[in-house]
Amino acid sequence: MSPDPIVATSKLLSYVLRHRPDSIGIALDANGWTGVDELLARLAAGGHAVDRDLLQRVVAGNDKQRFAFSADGSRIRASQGHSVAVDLGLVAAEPPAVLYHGTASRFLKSILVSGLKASGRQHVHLSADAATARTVGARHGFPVVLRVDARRMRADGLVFYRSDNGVWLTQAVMPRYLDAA
Ligand code: HQG
Repeated sequence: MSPDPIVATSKLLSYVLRHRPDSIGIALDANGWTGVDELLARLAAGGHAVDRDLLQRVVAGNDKQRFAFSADGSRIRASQGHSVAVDLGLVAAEPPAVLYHGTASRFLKSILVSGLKASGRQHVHLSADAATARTVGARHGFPVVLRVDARRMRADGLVFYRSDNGVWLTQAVMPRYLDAA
């Protein structure tokens, strides 16, 4: 585990709440929520020392606001990034004219042929600025940033969503909407 309990807990929660709730024996509801009490109990049973105070600090202090509590504080969910099918109740939103996608240079050839695909996730993730996209791309290797012609995609009837934490999401991006940034 990472020595920083906030980072370690954030990674653990990303895994559990986006991909593998079953790994600690919890279930997500149709909208991705799970009960805080049960989550804490199951984490404890699995040997993960996460108390309510740490959980609150992870949710409140997270650089990217990956997690959110329900209004009454009794439930928690990941704001985006799921591979399990959940309905986040995303509302279609008008994107800026240009969005950015950061990827690794080794994926470029394939992306320019087949476009951006959601692969394991529910959506393709796009950023409002090139610097953020570069950071996302660097997670995978040598980063390259693509410019996405969101204005033309909208004109062609394609739909965008923005997650609670400001990530732009869409189903896929065809090569004709992509350019080197
Ligand atoms: C690539 C982080 C080949 C795509 C970030 C990416 C984000 C293709 C990788 C969030 C392809 C998927 C998501 C194609 C797409 N051929 N490669 N046709 N189409 N790819 O991790 O966007 O820290 O699933 O370029 O901030 O990197 O987790 O997606 O490199 O918001 O909160 O396939 O994860 O947020 O990788 O990152 P990922 P992503 P968190």
